[in-house]
Amino acid sequence: MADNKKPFYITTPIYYVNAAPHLGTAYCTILCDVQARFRRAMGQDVKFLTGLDEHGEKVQRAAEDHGKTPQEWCDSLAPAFHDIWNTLEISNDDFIRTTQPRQIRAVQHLWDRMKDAGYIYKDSYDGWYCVHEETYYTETQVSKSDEDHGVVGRHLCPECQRELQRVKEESWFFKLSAFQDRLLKLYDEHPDFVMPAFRMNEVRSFVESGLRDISVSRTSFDWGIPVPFDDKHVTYVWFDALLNYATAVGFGDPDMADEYARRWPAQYHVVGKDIIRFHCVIWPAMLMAIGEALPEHVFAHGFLMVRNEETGQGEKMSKSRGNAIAPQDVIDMLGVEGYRYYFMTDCVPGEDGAISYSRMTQVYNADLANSWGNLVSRSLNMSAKYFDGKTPELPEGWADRANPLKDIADGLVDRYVAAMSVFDYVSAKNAVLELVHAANHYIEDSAPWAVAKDPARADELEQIITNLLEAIRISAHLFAPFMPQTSAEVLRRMSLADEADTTDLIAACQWGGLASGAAVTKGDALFPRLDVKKG
Ligand code: ME8
Repeated sequence: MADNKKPFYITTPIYYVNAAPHLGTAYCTILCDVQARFRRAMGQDVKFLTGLDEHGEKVQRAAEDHGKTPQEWCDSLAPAFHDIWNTLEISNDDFIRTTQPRQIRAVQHLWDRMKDAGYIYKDSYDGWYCVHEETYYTETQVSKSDEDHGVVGRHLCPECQRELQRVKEESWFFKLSAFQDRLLKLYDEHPDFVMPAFRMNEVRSFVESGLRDISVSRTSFDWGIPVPFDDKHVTYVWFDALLNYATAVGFGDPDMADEYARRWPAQYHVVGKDIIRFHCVIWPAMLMAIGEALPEHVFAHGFLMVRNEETGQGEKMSKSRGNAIAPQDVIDMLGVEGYRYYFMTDCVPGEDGAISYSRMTQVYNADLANSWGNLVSRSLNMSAKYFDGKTPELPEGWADRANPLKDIADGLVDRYVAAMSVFDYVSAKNAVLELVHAANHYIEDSAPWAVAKDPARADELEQIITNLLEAIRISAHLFAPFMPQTSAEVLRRMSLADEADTTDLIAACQWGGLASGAAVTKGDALFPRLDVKKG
């Protein structure tokens, strides 16, 4: 049977294996996971890729520092990434490692195609290189940055301020300079190629200021993919890494031609703002050079900063400042679902997010313990208590009766879908909270405990509890991309476990889907309140 579902291919950056995964890499990965889950619920045929960037000098040095070969080092760290992604409920469909045979074959195919297309040439490179950033810098960039930072007598990386390396070696170059006009045309014709919009200005002015050809092979070390027609050279790590997105859907593999035709180009590359030039300038130029389609969007998220409680300002997270937060510490405090919810809904995805333990506690208690968790617990308890462990039995047509929660729910789903589709998770969450808050108010206003005392008002009681459960059912669906386990559990408690994997979110969120007279499980508190202790 033909598969008519619209393909949706989303990727995270592939992370360097120079250290264990941290809050920042987890942030980007969850950002993609929420989108992947949302798109699956919308019926799209999703491929969600993440993985590891295993070549390059940075990884080679980390391996040496630990007395391992680079491959041993990568193999020893890869499980830490798998483990944390499992813990954080990351639903990736594939996990690429750049040392896999598929990537080596694809990169060598890229070299051949580049050579045939005439966009590479051999020359010598003489300039600055930062191993930490795996980036080349020009003399002008370095002296300007040194001057700005008051550095005298040595040369530091304009990005990370680490000591730079002078590299003088024979190298293959990619003719990036040939793509300036085509890139500017791309940005003009596809203003949403770079998202959010304000990031486009940065990319455009970089390209307008002139592009230089870039060195894409190295001879002074060997932890990289060999250039197929020049065995003294290994591939520059970014020239290798960027291709991973195409490799994973079959670039250069004749056996995967159908998959490639269906999946490429990607809809979204989600990356941090630190690597937009690679993704918005070099990567599209590489694809243009070999005549392959360009990704539809690069979504650049901001950085997580730690909020200094005294100044209210965000500071870069670092061990030396003593403000680094490990993922496990947050998981221990908020649980996995609270973790996902906090980072996804309290940090605006395009901007830097100031995080703190006190803010985490505040958001968790307000939104999850007091609002969402409390609504579920009170409503399911009342349903079980007043209706013999079940949801109320209701006559045909109950769902058409006007009530305040139905009005809110009906107006909500379109807004939610529009926001989710462009990574505006804050607005999407606010839309769901409108319904949750309204339902909590509805409990107070309609006082079901008082109605329950009067047998003459039995119909009214049925309708109140049903409205509440229906609001919960819809909220559970809408919260599911953020908190998949909680939503599945809430639906299960209302005998609706089958709905949890819906592929028609809009239909699932139509008012009236509640199972009438079905078993209700009260269950434990979903989000026990946290004490406000850590500051
Ligand atoms: O750059 N806040 O890998 P990388 C939010 N291998 N996100 C953060 C962050 C922070 N404080 N710190 C890091 C590389 N990130 C290359 C990518 S892709 C073809 C190759 C996230 O391990 C952010 O998404 O340094 C950033 O872009 C990514 O980690 C960099 O990961």
